[in-house]
Amino acid sequence: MINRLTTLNRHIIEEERRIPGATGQLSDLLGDIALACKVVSLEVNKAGLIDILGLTGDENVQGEEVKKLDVYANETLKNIMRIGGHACALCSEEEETFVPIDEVYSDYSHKYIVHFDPLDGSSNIDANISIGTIFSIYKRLSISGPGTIEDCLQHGYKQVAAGYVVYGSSTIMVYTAGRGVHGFTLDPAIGEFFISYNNLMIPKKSKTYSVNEGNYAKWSKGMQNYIDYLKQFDKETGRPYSSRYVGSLVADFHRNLLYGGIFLYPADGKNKNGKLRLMYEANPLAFLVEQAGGLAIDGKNRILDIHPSSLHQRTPLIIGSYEDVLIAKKFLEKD
Ligand code: AHM
Ligand code: MG
Repeated sequence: MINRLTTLNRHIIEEERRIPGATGQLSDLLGDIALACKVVSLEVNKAGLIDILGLTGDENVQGEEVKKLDVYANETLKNIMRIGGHACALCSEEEETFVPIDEVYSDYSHKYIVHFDPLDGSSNIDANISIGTIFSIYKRLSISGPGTIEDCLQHGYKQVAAGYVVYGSSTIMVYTAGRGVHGFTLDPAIGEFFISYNNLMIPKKSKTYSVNEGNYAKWSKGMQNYIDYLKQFDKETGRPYSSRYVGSLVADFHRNLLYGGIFLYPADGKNKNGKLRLMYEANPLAFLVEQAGGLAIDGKNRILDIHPSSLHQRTPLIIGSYEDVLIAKKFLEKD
C-alpha cells in the first residue's frame, strides 16, 4: 500500500536507511539531481514562450544570454552537483571528457561518479514532444582527490543508482538504487515529487515495439526478420504487435516500462555500434529495466556486462519486456 504523501526525498532517505553503514551521501546526491531536474523542468516548460515573447537572439530581456536548453540543462546539473559536494567526477554527453572535481569543493568524502545525458531527445523540444534527463551513479575506485578516468569507466553492473526524469504532460522521476524501481510525479505548484509508482515491474511480454523503421534497409538480415515476424498474424503469440516510436529514448522507455514493450536501436550498415551511448543512455536504462524484471542486451550480450573503453562509446540497444528481448535475441544471434 503506498502512502500517497511520500515525497521523493523521504523515499530516498528511507531506502538508504536500510543499508548497513550508509552515510546518507547517496540520498543527498539523488536529492541534488532531483533539484537540478526541477530547475530544468521549469525551463523546459517555458521553452515555447521564447519565440512568443521575443526572447530569441543572444540576449533575453534581463540582458542575459539565452542558452540552448541542452546547454542550460548540462550547466544546471553540473553546477548543482559540484556545489552538492558528493561527486568527484561528472561525465556528461555534452562534454568532451569527464569533469574532475576537487575535494576543495566538498565537506564530504565526495565518493561518487555521475554520468548523465542532460537533455535526451533534444531535437524534439520545438515540437513540444517529451524529452528527458538520464543519470547513472557509481562509487569511485580511487581513494581521494579528483576522480580519474578509471573511476569513470566502470561496468554497468557496478552502478549504485540510476534513473531518469521525463519532461512530458507531467514531470516524472524514476529511479533505482538497486532495490526496485520507483516513480514520482512533480507537483509544479509546490515543487515536490510525490510517489506515483512503487516497485514498478515491466510486463514480461508485450504487444508493442519501438524502433526507427526508416532504417530497415540498413539493418542486418536478423533484425529485418525480427521486425517482419512482429508484423505477422498469429493469435497465439499476440501478433501483429503495435508500433510506437516517439524518437525520445526516455519517453519511449517510460511508456514501455509502464505498459510493456521492446525498444530497439540496433547496429546498422552506417552505424556499426548503433547510435546510443553506453554510459549515458544504455547502462542506466539497463539497470532500471533489470530491476523492473526486464532485460537489456546489445543483440547478443547483456548491456551491464559490456566493458567500457571510452566515455562516449556507442552500443546497439535492445531493451524492454523480458520475453520479447529473448525472442529478439534469437533472431539477432543468427547474424
Ligand atoms: P540525443 O541524445 O542526441 O538526443 O539522441 C538520442 C535520441 C534518443 O532519444 C532517441 O531514442 C534516438 O536518438 C532517436 O534517434 P533517431 O532519430 O535516429 O530515430
Ligand atoms: Mg541522448
